[in-house]
Amino acid sequence: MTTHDDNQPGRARVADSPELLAYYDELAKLDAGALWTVANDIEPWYPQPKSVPVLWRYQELRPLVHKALPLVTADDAGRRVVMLVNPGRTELSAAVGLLYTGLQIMGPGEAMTAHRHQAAALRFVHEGHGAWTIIDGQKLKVGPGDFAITPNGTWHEHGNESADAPVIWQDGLDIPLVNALDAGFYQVHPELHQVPGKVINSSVLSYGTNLLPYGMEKWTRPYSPVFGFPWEPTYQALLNLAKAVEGSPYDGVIMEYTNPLTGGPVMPTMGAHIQLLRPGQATQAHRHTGSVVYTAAKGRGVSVIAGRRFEWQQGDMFCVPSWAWHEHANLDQSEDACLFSFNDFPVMRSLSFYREEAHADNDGHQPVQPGDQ
Ligand code: GTQ
Repeated sequence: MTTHDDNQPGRARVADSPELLAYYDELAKLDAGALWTVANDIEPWYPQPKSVPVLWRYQELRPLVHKALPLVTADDAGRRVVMLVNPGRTELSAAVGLLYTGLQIMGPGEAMTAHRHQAAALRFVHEGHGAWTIIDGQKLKVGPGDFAITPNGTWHEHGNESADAPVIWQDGLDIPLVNALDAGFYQVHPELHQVPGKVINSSVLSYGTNLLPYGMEKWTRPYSPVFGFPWEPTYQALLNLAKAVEGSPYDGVIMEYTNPLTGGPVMPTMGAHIQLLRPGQATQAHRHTGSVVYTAAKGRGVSVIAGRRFEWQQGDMFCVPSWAWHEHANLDQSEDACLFSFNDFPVMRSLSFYREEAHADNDGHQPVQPGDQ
């Protein structure tokens, strides 16, 4: 008997009988049920995500994202976004677990109206110059590789001030989580637009260099006072760290985008990382509770997720469901590769649900399913 055998004391193992089936019907009429008919499903031995590993290739999606530009106006769509939908999570519009992601396109000169909602959002810019977002009155300008947050409850509106090219950025939101907890609220801005403060990127200028500004009003909100994390200093930080440390056996040289006042994640429900794989580096497999959406920020590589092999290059996105084994490798022998990712770890940690495990066999690598990509 294996430890995960349901045919043992402590697990439900009641065989159906005509009497029992009649009894279940009687219970159902009263909106009740017998726990032992579902117990093993609702209390699995270990997480059983409905989400499956998926790779979304940027070069395949990009033409379809562009196609949306003339098809719908930003005004009518609210946000012009192509969502990434996990085949196991279609009813929740989730990319993995309780995380949503999508590619938003904004044409030259376009501007959206302002709204706010219970869901928190984050952005990672794929392409285009001239994107801006106003978050609670603070205007931020973002370009390729930049990461920005829109904490829950903050008014926000976006646009693209470029004269000639669209911007495509990736949105990450905790919408499925908020809905799973029946906590969703939404408001359109009464004036449709905010009046931005005069200083662009003021949070980056004030808090963005690991020095605490003196004489500012004490920041007491539950999210980072830095709303934008530009690519260049982020990449430089990775290169610097790579000089100082070997890094993680599972993730290479990895850093978390943090709230500088707490050292914790940028927002209460979603965290984000940037990681660097050295040329030719292959990491070992581990698994943890919590779901992750990855975006290849630089280079090309391969990730094995739950035994399936996914080759990626810059712009591609993929997901790791909770408790799935995963490992990454940089396929280039001379260039580094970088992965941006966001996750629901803050939720897992604050509920004491976070667990992590290293792969013990095969020198730390998973068996790969034959015939996969
Ligand atoms: O930018 O506010 O992709 O509310 C989905 C929902 C983006 C946003 C999305 C949203 C937004």
